Amino acid sequence: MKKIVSIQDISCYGQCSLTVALPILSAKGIETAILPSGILSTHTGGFQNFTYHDLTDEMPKIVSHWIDEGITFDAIYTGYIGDTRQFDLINDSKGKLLNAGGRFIVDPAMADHGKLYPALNEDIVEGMKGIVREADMILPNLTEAAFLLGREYSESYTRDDILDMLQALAAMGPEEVVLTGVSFEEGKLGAIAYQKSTGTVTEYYAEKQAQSYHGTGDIFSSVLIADYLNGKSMADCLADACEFIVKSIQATMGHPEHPYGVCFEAVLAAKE
Ligand code: PXL
Repeated sequence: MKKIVSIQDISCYGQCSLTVALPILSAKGIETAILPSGILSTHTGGFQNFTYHDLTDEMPKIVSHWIDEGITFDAIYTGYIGDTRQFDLINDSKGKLLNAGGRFIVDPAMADHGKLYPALNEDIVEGMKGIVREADMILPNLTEAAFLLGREYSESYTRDDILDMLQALAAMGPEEVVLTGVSFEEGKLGAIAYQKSTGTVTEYYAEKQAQSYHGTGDIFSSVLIADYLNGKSMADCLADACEFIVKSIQATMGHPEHPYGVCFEAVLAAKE
């Protein structure tokens, strides 16, 4: 059984970050440990007056205990990071916590729809670049890709623009780049992956849904990473992750009282 550690925040309410990564990875047969970067009462997308308790000081103690215990992982999966001091710790723990051949996977969860998330700033972007350079795989959306590359975010682009972005992101370091929220055709939305060493491009587009929700990026990454560690091809990983999001959105759309995230549990329960 593969073993992963996910480094991101605990948003206690709101279906994102660790509260989605843990159930999804576990349901797909991946033993999942967590290194929480902070605790928030809710996520920061739409809730007012959320609380935030930073865990930067606790993180090196947890890592050092694991090292003493000889605990290592097949993958590290990082997401939302709320404090710039954590990036060096993350890069440092890569060498200490990964098995030989282990994968360092970064979802640079920091922005969407052209904007940084409310509690974040340019320093987080700089720190995120620092871990992206060390990563084996990254999973940015189009906004995050623009921030990482220091380019203007645009909702209109050609296939060549996207291929150029994928190559530029891979040139920063990672062998695999999975770019999400890509659309080349009205009514379709999906993800495109680039493998640097072979130049292989793989893509999948699902039916675009009428509504978009918070937390779907974290769910997409969790599904894809679990499948990838389970040895699925990138084509299958992309299809599974995209269709999982479609079904999660469909399970949520009839419920206006549930605007803050998607009912992914319904999909997980039906599937696993
Ligand atoms: O889904 C990404 C995410 C994770 N964690 C927190 C967030 C967000 C997005 O806004 O606010 C705390």
